[in-house]
Amino acid sequence: MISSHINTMESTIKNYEGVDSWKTIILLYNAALKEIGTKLEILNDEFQHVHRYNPIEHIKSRIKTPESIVRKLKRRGYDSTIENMVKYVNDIAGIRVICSFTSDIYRIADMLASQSDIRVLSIKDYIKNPKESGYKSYHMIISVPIFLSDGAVDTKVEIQIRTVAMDFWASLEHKINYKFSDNVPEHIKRDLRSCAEMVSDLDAKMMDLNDQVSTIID
Ligand code: 0O2
Repeated sequence: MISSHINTMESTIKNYEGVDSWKTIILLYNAALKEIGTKLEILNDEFQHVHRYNPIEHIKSRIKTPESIVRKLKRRGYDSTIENMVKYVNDIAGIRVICSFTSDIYRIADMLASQSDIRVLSIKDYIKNPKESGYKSYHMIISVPIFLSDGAVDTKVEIQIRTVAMDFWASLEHKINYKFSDNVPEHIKRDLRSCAEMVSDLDAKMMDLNDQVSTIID
């Protein structure tokens, strides 16, 4: 009989002893990305249908590489075990949602958070509280039940929601950090912070312009 109980990933790994547990968790994380991706597409379609407007520009998803998972565990002082990976690395399944306007970010986040099968585990609002570097984005760690043959497993996904401009900035900053192996010269850091301010100004002006136009059309 199929259990109606929702299992944790930790207990699922134990149940699957003998089967390749790495493959089992990757299957779960992939399934969770599909679930969240579909939910986002449905919300976007509904918005188009009702308001003739798409809040989502595009969606990117990825499974973190084994090297990056091991690096994160090491950095935090944990052994590289499957149990630690599932427990301490929250962004193995990651989905990035790129929106046109800042207001869309909060709209999408609220609509997802209010769905009955989604549990919000944590929120980091780097838009209201940008990082020292200038990084802005809205991060949610959520869990969603994945239904397998003998029951459901609560599976974690990190959702990053940001505007096109914030994404442009974050991609360049990520590339710069990589090029300088995280030892970025002070003058480049300064330029990045100044670009981050321009991004915020641009986002605010574009949203204002859009609001003005919407009032005229509606
Ligand atoms: P990668 O290579 O992108 O996967 P937590 O997940 O909450 O346990 P963490 O990882 O410190 O702890 O959370 P946080 O701050 O929400 O960051 C998660 C991810 O956000 C990072 O993943 C980056 O993708 C992105 N991010 C966070 N800060 C910055 C930043 O200053 N600049 C850029 N460009 N991206 C950032 P990873 O694992 O660090 O890297």
